[in-house]
Amino acid sequence: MTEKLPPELLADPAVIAARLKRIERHRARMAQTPSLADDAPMGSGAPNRHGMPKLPPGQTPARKWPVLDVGVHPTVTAAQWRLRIDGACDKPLELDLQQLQQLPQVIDTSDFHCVTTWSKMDLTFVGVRVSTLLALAEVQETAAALMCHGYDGYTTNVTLDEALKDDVLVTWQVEGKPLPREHGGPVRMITPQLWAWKGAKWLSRIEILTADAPGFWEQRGYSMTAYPWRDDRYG
Ligand SMILES: Nc1nc2c(c(=O)[nH]1)N[C@H]1C(S)=C(S)[C@@H](COP(=O)(O)O)O[C@H]1N2
Ligand SMILES: [Mo]
Repeated sequence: MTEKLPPELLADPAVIAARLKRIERHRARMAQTPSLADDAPMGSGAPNRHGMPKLPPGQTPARKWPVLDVGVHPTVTAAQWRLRIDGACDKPLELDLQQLQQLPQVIDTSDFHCVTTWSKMDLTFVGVRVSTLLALAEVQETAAALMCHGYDGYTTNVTLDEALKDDVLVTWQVEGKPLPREHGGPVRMITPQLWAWKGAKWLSRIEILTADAPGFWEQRGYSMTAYPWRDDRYG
């Protein structure tokens, strides 16, 4: 399984360098315009736009849905795809796509906010709530966060509180079609109330942690919490 490889082996260094520069520019801009930060208590409650301004501060709506990742698009066919759920749970499990599709499905329309300042509005996803999967795995009392792994070696952490929200899905269909490979198909995670980097594409493993720990971008200066409406982007 490629998921065991350290991300550094798989990621494109140019992509990473460009993103790190972006952090510096953001810090400079925030230093000049601190009022950009929104201290309203956004990023909690579902769905992701109830009672909130539609667009988080600093975002621009995108016409097409851009593709963003560390530069490796693994080929995982629907037949090959597996999701492992392990760590702080009593019933670790492995699912294939058919099994995922036999679990209770939800249809949810949400907005997709990328920290690089574009938002793709009104995407309708079909999939299984992460809360359903965690219940199946019998998550333990001590659980605090998830480390989500992709087949490309990518990792990202999501706190349990955020992961249990109703619109956090492991999704295999968007806009009525199978999730395209470039957007993480056959199966990815989405976190509509957090920046989109918290949703691992080509999802391979949900590791349940007893203490929050940084994933790929979080180790490189991205926010651990990632609340779009608080302009909580980096650091
Ligand atoms: N496996 C994996 N998941 C990933 C990434 C990645 O590089 N690898 N990039 C993240 C980032 S930074 C963003 S903004 C979103 C982009 O999703 P999209 O390409 O479908 O727009 O995926 C996130 N999930
Ligand atoms: Mo991103």
